[in-house]
Parts: sequence; C-alpha cells; structure tokens
Amino acid sequence: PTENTVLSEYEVNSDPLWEIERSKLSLVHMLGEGAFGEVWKATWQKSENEEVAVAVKKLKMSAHEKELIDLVSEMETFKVIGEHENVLRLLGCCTGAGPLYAVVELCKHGNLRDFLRAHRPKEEKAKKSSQELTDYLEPRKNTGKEDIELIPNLTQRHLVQFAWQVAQGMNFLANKKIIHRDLAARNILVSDGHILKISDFGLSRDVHCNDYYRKRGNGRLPIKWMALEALDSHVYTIESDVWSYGVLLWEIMTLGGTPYPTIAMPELYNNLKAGYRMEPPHLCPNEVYHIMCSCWREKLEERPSFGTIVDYLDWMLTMTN
Ligand code: ACK
Repeated sequence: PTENTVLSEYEVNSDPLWEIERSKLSLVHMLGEGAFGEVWKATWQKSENEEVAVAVKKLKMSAHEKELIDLVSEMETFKVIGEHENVLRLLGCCTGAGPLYAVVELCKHGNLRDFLRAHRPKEEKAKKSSQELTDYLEPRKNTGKEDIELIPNLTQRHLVQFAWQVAQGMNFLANKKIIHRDLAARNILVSDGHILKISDFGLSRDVHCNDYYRKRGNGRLPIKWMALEALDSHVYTIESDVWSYGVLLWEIMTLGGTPYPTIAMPELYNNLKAGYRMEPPHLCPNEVYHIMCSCWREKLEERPSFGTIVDYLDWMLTMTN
C-alpha cells in the first residue's frame, strides 16, 4: 500500500466539543511548511456575523502514520491542558470527511527567532557601534511577512519581558506535567500585542532544518538546545526543558543568534561535558546571564524550576521599572 492508503486507514476520533465544520473554514495562504505538514492562514466563519482569522495545521500527502499520530497527540495535549496566555491555543479541529485540520490561534508576527532577527540593527550601523555585535549578525532575511509589526526602540527590558512570558507559559506547562522537548525560539510564536505563545508540540519540526542534527534514524534532534542527559541518555524531563530555556534566553539576548557559533555539532557534547558554556551575549545583564548558566548546570536537580525563573524575572522587572 502507498503511504496515503496507510494514512487513510486511520480514523481520527471526532470530538463534538471541538469539531469545527469544514465548510466554515477558508484557507487563505500558506504560512509555512515542513516535510510532512503545512500551516495555513485561514478565516473561520464562527457565526453569521463573526469571522476570525486563524491558523490551520494540516498534513501533507507525504506524511506517514508517525506524523498523523504526532498531530493527533498534539491536539489531545492542547485539549487537556486548558488555556494560558503564553501557550498557543487550540480553537478546534476538523476530523470528519477530509484531511485532519487542527485550528489554532493565528500569531501574525511569526516565530520569535525571525521576529528578533528583524529587530537587528543594519549591518553598517552595527559594525561601527560594536565589533562583538557583528559576531552574530547575519544579513536580514526577507521573511515574506507584510504584517509584521516591529517594536520601535526594542530595549533590554522588552527582551527580559519576552523571557518572562516564555517562563510563565513553561511554568504553566510544567504544572500540568507537560514536557515540551523542543523549546527554542523557532517554536515560540509572536501574536498581537507582542504576546508570546509556546507552540509546536509535534508538527512543524522540519521547517527550520538547520537546527536539527540527524542521529541514526532517530529523526532530527535539536542538538544545540538539548540538555547533557538528553544528549547522552535520551532522558527528557522538565529539567531538560529548563536547559533548553537557557539556550532560548541566549537566543533572545542575541536577537535570534545561532547558539554555539564556534563549535561544530559533533564536538558540542564533549565540550559541554568538560564544562564549557556559552559566554554572556553582548550587553546581556549579569542577572540574565546568571539564569542561563544556572539552567545549564550538569546536575538536573541544581537547575532552577520555571517557577523560580518567573519569580527572578519578576523581581528584575520590578527593580528596573
Ligand atoms: O516563522 P513562521 O511564520 O511561523 O513560519 C512557521 C510556519 O508557520 C511553519 O510552522 C508559522 N506558524 C505556525 N503556527 C502558526 C500560527 N499559529 N500562527 C501564525 N503562524 C504560524 C511559523
């Protein structure tokens, strides 16, 4: 049988509480795609006089059983965890007659990494003002987003607020015993009012291929975001999410830098094991660098919890108000 016959043999249980009538959705244009999935901007005719812009996640023809299971389990996770401002919200799904759709909140500014990169000063300006800044400065990419709204005069305080929002969302997930496993700036979405939403519990993993490292048939792994114990024994815990959060903090403070710019991926593990950690980003407040380093402690029990990180960032934001 072809892959698609295999997929069509799966019947996804419909859930009347979440079912959205397919005819009420119109796909507008594709926002992004991976090897097996696509995300579309769509409009949902919610009632006679209410039309909302949403995002629809769907599988491609090339998807296998594994990707279908990933999407279904991502939806199930969404359903049970409830709502939090900093976690992407599932609005509903289409399971009947046709491809499976997961309908989620639309985050019109795209992913956090590209959003931060769009705020980098132009290369010329940066060269004059700081040599270090150019170390991680890459040419501005055209992300093809017309409605992206930059924050004028983005400050350190904005960056700390971003870090605080992600920590809030992760603290919520941790309390629900959800381990993300792929926390990174590319998986945080930027919504209206620059509210950050933790997303990607499974589908669009292949979109940003460069962050992943193929390991003996295991699929792609986000090596540079992985805790030591996840690298050497595939142990994923909330503490390994805390490690990834430390790397995400580094991404925030470097306006979307690529972690470990000077280390080749196969050497990363030995370097980390020997105690090497990334240096503080240019202009990064000591307090924030201190959080990063505590997230990267070898012993998981010595890493802070997301609750502690939220409190610490709260304190920083109050002190500098
Ligand atoms: O950087 P992006 O625009 O943000 O490109 C990726 C792409 O789709 C594949 O994941 C974008 N994307 C994913 N989910 C959403 C969403 N809920 N709202 C807006 N864009 C989204 C993501």
